[in-house]
Amino acid sequence: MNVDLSKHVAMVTGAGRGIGRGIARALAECGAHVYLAARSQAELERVAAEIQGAGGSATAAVLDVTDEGQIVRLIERIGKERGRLDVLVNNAGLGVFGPLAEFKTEDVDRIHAVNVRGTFICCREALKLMIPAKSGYIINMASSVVVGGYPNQTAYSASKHAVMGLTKSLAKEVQQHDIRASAILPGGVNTEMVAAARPDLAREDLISVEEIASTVLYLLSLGPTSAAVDEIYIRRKTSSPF
Ligand code: NJP
Repeated sequence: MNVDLSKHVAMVTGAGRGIGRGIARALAECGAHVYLAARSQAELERVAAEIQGAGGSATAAVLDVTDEGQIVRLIERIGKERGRLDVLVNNAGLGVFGPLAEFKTEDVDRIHAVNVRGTFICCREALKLMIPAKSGYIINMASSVVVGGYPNQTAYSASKHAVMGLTKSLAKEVQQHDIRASAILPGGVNTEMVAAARPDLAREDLISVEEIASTVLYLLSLGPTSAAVDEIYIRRKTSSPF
């Protein structure tokens, strides 16, 4: 999809691999400067090199979204270096899977810290650049677990419902500032995470990261139009419709 994002600045969390890497590459291909944020520096640098090798522009920025200070400092840095933040994709996510009866409390807390608290703080800090600019788009990665119930995913599912709730409220709060917030709800995507979550799924049946990246570009393409999309539920073609 061709969306002109030249002069745009984007930040993608969890951009070192999987879905985040695909989204970051797609944004850069459309002309955005992309801040790639995750904990593994080597992975971020590899993605930055891929983007730069393809003629795009990216900055590898080590970030643990469970560390509030790191989020504050990175978004301040983006403000100083670029003066704007047009797109925030809260994609960093942690999945720990297993039956609730045996699930450790510390794993509930770890999931919540990344998926919910991390997303919340990234949104809040991004708004410090977006509200004065009266522009911006926040896209939060939820999950198909918001649509249906899946065994062994209670803590993960609870966290993604929280991401949905956060996104719905946020979208209403920021509409007055011409800022949009949407959620993407993917089914099984071909990444490392899905191997742990759904070992029953055949790799060839999974959604590709490029297909998720296209949904991000689609949302961004609506900016100048009169339409807005709140959420995109994208499922595996072989799964049950509706
Ligand atoms: O996950 P994976 P996916 N601070 O494990 C980063 C959702 N989703 O691409 O920090 C900062 O390959 C981690 O980097 P690192 C899912 O819930 C997926 O599949 O270096 N970053 C890595 O870059 C998640 O929200 C499926 O370890 C942190 C990235 O996050 C998003 O899609 C289905 C971090 C995870 O890469 C991406 O998932 C669905 C931290 N504390 C929803 N902790 C699916 N794959 O099927 C982790 O419904 N990261």
